[in-house]
Amino acid sequence: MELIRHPSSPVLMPALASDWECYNVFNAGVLYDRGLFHMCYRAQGLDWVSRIGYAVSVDGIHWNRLQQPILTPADASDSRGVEDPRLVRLEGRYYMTYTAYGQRYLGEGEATHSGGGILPMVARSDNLINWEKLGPVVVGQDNKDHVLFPRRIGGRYALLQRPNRNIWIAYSDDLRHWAADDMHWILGPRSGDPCAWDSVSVGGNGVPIETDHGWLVFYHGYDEDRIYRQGLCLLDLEDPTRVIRRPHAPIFWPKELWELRGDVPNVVFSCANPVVAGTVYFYYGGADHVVGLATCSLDDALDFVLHAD
Ligand code: BMA
Repeated sequence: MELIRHPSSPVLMPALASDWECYNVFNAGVLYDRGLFHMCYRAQGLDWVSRIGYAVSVDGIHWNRLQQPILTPADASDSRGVEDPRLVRLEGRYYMTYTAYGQRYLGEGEATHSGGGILPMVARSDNLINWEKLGPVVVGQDNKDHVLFPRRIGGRYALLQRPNRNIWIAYSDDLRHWAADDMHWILGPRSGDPCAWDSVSVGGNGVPIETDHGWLVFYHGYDEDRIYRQGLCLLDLEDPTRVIRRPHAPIFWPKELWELRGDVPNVVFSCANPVVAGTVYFYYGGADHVVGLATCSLDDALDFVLHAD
């Protein structure tokens, strides 16, 4: 199976007359709610600091955006940018997981952190425009690509994250405290043909999709050549540490000029896979420069994950 690029893709491009989004718009979180697609996307402009912009759409293809960013750096913990938003509606409120890129974490106890200035963060909103930053999730080495499940599992909130280039799950009772001693490894890089495409690093994408067969998870990986490709796996509904299926082959990889060349070459990087009327809308950053859209039917994705080698 291969995802199909939408003929109108890329669906969001840099705004050339804007100081904060004239260079790159990419890695968008997208949520479908009550007839509208809502997009929060990463943008870079004249100062190269990432901010998060907002756009809304009726069809998921044509977007109207706000003139000002909705999330901007606020202190030393995110002074180099707020990046890679992922959106979920959870118990009636909206949550964004995003990466803070800064100097060091200035939270409780003034602790410095070991993530090279990278902090996985959670924010909350009631309208998708005004966001309250709740704080970081479990801090670890080079930890990002964190995404919340859309419901509690076993009574607790659950989140995929990627310390040290492997996908782990963490749990919390309140979305603020994530116990480091209650993190569980799910999957890591593989080696050898035909799996070598994710041989160096793997990380989660958009919100896991709940199906009768398990959690359908789109994830990304890259190899020694740092070519980003996309894959699928299926996790057990009540014990998501149990990988039910993980086909060998990728389902999407860079092909178009604007995926092969841009700010960072050979990148298709996704933070969103909302399902609308049986179609998966797979939004992705092309070469860290534009927002692309590819689709597949949920049935085809399930058929692939359940039956492919
Ligand atoms: C990852 C993230 C993404 C980016 C990707 C490719 O580490 O920082 O924002 O799209 O690298 O450059």
